[in-house]
Amino acid sequence: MTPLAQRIGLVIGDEVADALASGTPVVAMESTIFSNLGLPAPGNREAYERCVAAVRAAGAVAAVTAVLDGKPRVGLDAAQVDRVLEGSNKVAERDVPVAIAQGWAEGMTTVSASVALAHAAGIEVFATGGIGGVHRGVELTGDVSADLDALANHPVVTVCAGAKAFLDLPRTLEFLEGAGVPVLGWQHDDFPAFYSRSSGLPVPHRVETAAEVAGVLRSRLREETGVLLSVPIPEAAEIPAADIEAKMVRALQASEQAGVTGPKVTPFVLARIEEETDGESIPANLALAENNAAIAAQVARALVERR
Ligand code: PSU
Ligand code: MN
Repeated sequence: MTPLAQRIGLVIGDEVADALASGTPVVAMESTIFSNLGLPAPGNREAYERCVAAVRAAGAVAAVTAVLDGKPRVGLDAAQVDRVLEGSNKVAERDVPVAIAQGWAEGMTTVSASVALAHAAGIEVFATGGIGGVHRGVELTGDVSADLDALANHPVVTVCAGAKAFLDLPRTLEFLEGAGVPVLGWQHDDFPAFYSRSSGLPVPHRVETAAEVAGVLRSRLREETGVLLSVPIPEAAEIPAADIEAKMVRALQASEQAGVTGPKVTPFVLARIEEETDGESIPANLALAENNAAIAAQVARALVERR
């Protein structure tokens, strides 16, 4: 147990605790993506099952993070997973202390909260679908996801399919550059745009192997800074950017018209995109999440092997 884990009363699930103690690779995952905030049922359960199976197939253990009954948790049992699949209360990193202190029944962790809890638990790899980023129109709203700050402040490798193209991807990459977060492209030259393999923006550094990713984390100059590994969606599941851009713009307009602000923006826009695409975006979302989980497990294994 780290001192931080002790101070916040972090509960580590038995399977995850055993894995950490025995040097078995562990991959953390967020709960927002599996809750009502991230994916509609039954796709959310399928996403969870496919991600866990992908991690297991690579010989690693999956550790979903959440706040349940006022306790921050890493590694959930089946009943707790069922609660996550029904969950709808989003918690970013800054909300977790409040959820603990006030004993909230439920908090679905975002990327920022998950990376922070993973670090507290001693887990070095985290897999998700897409990270939050700088929002389009940031000049007016100032909306920058806390995910980016968390990547800069926790020494965890986050494996993602880039960020959704409804964000401002050039500014998202600029932020990560300024924050000192290495951004790596998995066997690919371009930063991915979630449903699409390429955003048209070059990734700063390309890597070919999990060992290289592990080497980057181990060679960091700041104790506290993580690494972002971007993995393009598998080709067979890709939705061409041109097919989805207009739908994203409509979803963003709907959010603006409805006056949505703060943490409600991203879940609102995600739900609107699903409506706009008649659910066709869901299989792509599941395929990329599963693929990221599989690659994260390889990275976790490479980190264990370097110890
Ligand atoms: N992007 C997705 N699916 C998601 C999210 C982002 O494609 O479910 C969720 C993640 O939990 C991410 C959060 O950490 O949204 C970012 O929210 P915000 O933009 O409010 O920081
Ligand atoms: Mn925001």
